[in-house]
Amino acid sequence: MTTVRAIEIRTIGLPLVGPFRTSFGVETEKVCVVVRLVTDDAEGWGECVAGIDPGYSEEFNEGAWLVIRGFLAPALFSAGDVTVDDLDRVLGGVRGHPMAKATVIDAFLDAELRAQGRSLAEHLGADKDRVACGVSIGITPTTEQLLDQVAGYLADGYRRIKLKIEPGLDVERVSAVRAAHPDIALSVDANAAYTLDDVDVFRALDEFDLLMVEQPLHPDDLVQHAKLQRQIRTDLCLDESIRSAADAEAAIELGACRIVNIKQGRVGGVPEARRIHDVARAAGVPVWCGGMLETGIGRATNLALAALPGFTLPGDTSASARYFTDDITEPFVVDPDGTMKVPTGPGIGVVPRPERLKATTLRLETLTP
Ligand code: OSB
Ligand code: MG
Repeated sequence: MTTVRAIEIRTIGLPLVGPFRTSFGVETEKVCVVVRLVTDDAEGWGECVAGIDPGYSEEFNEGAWLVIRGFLAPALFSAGDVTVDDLDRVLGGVRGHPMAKATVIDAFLDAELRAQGRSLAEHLGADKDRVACGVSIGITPTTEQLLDQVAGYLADGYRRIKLKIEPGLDVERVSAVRAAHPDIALSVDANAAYTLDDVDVFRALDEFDLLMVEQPLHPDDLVQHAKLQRQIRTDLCLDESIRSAADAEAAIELGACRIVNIKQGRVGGVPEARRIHDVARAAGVPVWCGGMLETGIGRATNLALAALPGFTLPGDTSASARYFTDDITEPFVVDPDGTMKVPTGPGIGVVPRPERLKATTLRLETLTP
């Protein structure tokens, strides 16, 4: 049993090594909310995957800050002595806001596991000590720049390349990459930029033997995704559409996807991500670990999850150096064989380096009962 004594909430900012452009916007800096949760026995860390704008989903940094400070932290303080299994109930008075909830739930679980001296991977029942890594490449100004980046990441060992696409920058880009690399595992991610009227684009993409097409349509359009899936050969994968295990069940039953991207930070944290894994595995649907350009805190959390048996496809679990010149934790490294070590220390296995945390902190508030 654990009592939460204090929650340190901060916003941190650190530059990205290069701009990351998707169909919903461009990011040049990683700005996110990080929570340090203090109990009698330990501290725990959680990273919020929301961004500056509500472009990927409804959530965004300032909103997550307010929800954590105004609702989630007070609910935890008044809950008394609880375990991670009580948190759905404790935080149930707040509808939605899965990214904000994931931040405090993951921090709580981290603290609980650190107090027990157990790693998150062990707690989840992970069956691997290394995971296969892919990389997600943003929309580039030119095809030449895209080909350069693809070649660079393949040389680093990445086992799957994912290209961001948007209307007008899709079939030609994919065609150029496929022509240069006939045999690589290749996928695309539209971040909901298309409608069913664009079915011809997806029929054209069917020719390039893609591993999957990720989130082509609006997050709410499960039925439309099912209609699209019936008209193309390539497997659809859902990201933004899946916010809970219930969503995963609905999407799979409807035939809206044949693969699920699990981002614990998008779905309310590690426990719900685990339930999505279990739902998909029972249905024979492969899952993989998505990413949100996390710092080492979120990355460590993702890696433990990605070590579960249902994660059978390479994740967006790229090296720290793909995002930052100087992460807030010790950097995560992709080895030449395209795999990354799963942390083994207590909890998520890493903590921010104090001087890096201090240097990147834009705003800090300590919440107490
Ligand atoms: O849709 O998967 C996505 C990054 C930010 C927001 C959404 C997405 C992404 C990525 C990058 O594709 C994944 C990563 O390398 O962390
Ligand atoms: Mg995606």
